Amino acid sequence: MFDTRFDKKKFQTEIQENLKNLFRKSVEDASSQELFQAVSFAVKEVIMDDWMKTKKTEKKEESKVVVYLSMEFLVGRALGNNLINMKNYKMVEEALDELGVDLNALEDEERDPALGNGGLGRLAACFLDSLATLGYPAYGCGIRYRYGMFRQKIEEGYQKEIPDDWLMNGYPFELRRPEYTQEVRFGGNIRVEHDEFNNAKFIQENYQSVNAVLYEIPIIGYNNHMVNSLCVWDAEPIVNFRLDSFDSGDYYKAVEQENVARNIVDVLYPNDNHYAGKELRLKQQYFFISASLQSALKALKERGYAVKEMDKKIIFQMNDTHPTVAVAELMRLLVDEEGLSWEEAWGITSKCCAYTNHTIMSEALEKWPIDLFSRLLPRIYQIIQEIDRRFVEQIHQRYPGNEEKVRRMSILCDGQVRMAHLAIAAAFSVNGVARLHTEILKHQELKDFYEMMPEKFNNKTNGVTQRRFLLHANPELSNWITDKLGTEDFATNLELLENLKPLADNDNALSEFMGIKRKNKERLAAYIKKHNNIEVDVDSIFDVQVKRLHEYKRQLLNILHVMYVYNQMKEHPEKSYYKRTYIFGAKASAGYTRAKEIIKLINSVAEVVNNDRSINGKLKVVFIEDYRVSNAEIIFAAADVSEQISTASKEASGTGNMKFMMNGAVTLGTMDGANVEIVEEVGRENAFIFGLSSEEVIHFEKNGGYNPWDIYNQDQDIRKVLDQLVDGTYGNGDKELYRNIYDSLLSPKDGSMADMYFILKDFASYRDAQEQVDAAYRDQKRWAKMALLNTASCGKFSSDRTIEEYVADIWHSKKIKVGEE
Ligand code: NTF
Repeated sequence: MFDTRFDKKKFQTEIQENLKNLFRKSVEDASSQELFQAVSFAVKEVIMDDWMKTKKTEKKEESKVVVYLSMEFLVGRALGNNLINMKNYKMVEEALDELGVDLNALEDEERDPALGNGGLGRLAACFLDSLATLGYPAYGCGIRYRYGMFRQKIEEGYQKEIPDDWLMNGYPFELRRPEYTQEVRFGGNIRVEHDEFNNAKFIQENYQSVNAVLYEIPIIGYNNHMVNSLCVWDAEPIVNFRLDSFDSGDYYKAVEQENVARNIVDVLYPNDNHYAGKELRLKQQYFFISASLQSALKALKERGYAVKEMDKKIIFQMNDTHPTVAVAELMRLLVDEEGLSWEEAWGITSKCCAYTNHTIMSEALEKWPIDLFSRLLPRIYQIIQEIDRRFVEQIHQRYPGNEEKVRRMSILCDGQVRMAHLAIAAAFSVNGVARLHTEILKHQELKDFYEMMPEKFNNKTNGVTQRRFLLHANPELSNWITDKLGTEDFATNLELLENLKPLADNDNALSEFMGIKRKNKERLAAYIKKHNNIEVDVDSIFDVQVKRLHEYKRQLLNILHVMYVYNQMKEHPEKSYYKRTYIFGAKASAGYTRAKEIIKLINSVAEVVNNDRSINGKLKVVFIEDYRVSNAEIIFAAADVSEQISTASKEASGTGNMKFMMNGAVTLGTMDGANVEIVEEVGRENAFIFGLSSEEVIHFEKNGGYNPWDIYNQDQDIRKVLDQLVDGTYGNGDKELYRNIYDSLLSPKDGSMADMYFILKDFASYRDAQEQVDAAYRDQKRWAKMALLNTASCGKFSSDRTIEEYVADIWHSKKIKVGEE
């Protein structure tokens, strides 16, 4: 079962050697952090051999490589996951045990590399795991942010952001590769020169430049010796800071350069589904794109290929619009640096670039002001002008005289560069991330583009990796599945879980399944006790909503419903409610006021409800601080109910929904994003579906909304909950604390649509669905069946399936086998 090349004795010696060389310590006197470092370096040592072999095989096989361009890779902790994928978790656990060290405790020493916000970044990480596991040569390209996603503290119910200095102790798995350093240029002006044949040459002058320095992080395939690379770029000044400078002017210039360079990669913007339009963000985008493309082009040539063969050897998948400046940068490299004609370069670019859309939220659309854009990237801007000119010409040809079309579709418009339009004009493939989302793109948001270029559009429903979210997050359940199926093959073939379906009629299996859920609930309860000092009842229903805080995700609907239930318990003590623990986890973007108010409201409700002894602990509300990949793993495994309650049409896919399902939680959700497909797989009877459909939502939106006062006036229970927002019940007497939330639901002061996210409109049907949850859980056997069938039906939602679809329809790359030689 163990990988034979992983020798236990040798491994133990290696750890001791590392402790000695790194810290001048032995196992007995080393701290947990030092042990974590020593163990990680010992694991890396084993990875290195496979990594070298992978690169060799990749070259030998002349592979086409997938380059996944993304501003975010939310990889999560590496140590445990690497050991799982190397199939050495148990062996290392034993080896450490013999040394008197607990592997679990060491895993907790690792800081989450939080190089992403939420779904988009975590999807990129799942994709890398699947690519390596399936044997496809691939590179993730991104930024080595010095500070990742902020750490969240809750003080007096309010979110506080703490800088995430994740590199504080060093990151043992990364590898610095200074030999791949690339220069990236910003600003200045473009001088045009003509050669003897009157060909124009474009020369950038008076620019500022920065060195992009590569760090590689190994991405380990499951049980196949494949190791791909996540390439993240750090920024360094080109003029090295020189203390021997005689000229004090130079001295200050050098210091200045140093700062200009460093601050490019200082911090990840903490916005999810929201575009802030900051110049530094555009700098970050061009910085990592230019470095990645230059380096890809060099690698291509080094491998002996002609630039014109590029589309046979490389595919650039652009993760949302954030990396779409790649289109213009590739044109620049091919035309200005490689001397290709525009047509040749366009032919290559449009065959190499593919684009994934992850949202229809209009506030997430990137539109850069032309003055900012052209000042920072003068040559890139010229190229975009030419792309736009030609694209507009095409639109004219197709729709003569239709200026309205041109206005709607052009890349440059109203003083802005529309990045999504640039991506669609250039890419040969445009995909959405769940069936419903892709349909909305085709028929609503990107209707004009779909009409003109239908062949580009396709769907790739998201998936998640079962290696992290089942094998690592839920070892109890994984072992049970292995036992029941008589194989571990579901680790790479999730569809096998289907064979668990007959167990839904086996009482023994059902009680074992729920026994495992109970153990996982105990594990989460211990986490909550330790971090929140709240006692939760493991016999209560664990009803969980964890995801970024966003109005469209409707955490507000959830907490308003909790307020309603609490009122009912007080007003009707005779009514029976099944014990419930409502668990929240969510970070709000630092500048998103409304989202922060909702966090405060959740914590205020928790404060009141958890301390009211009259309800006998039947209702608890827990807000888990600093929701991130590492505690997510504990949370998914312990959930009974998975809250996926976004306003229909707004959540492109969701991926948390899949992680819950895999771990046997039942979805309580709207017909939105991938929920639609989850319900299709598991059956409507094994989920709780409520609320407006996406068609209904879109219809209301087109007609200016609805009147929430009708609901306020007709439903006294809802009215009471709303009134409590402004009567001080949850504000410690402060009636103004939640006034903005109240106004947003009933009469927004900024003239926007009242109840934009249809919270009150969906309230009654959400309440009904919650009552059905209560009833279903009382019948323990029925619930066990539903839960088990969710796990058994999650096969489709492995990112392995998603990646195979990308390969078949878009990338057309080939698997390699990393040899034993
Ligand atoms: C997110 N988009 C969507 O909001 C999620 O529904 C989806 O599951 C993930 O992408 C992954 O596809 C974004 O984060 C962004 F940036 F596009 F707004």
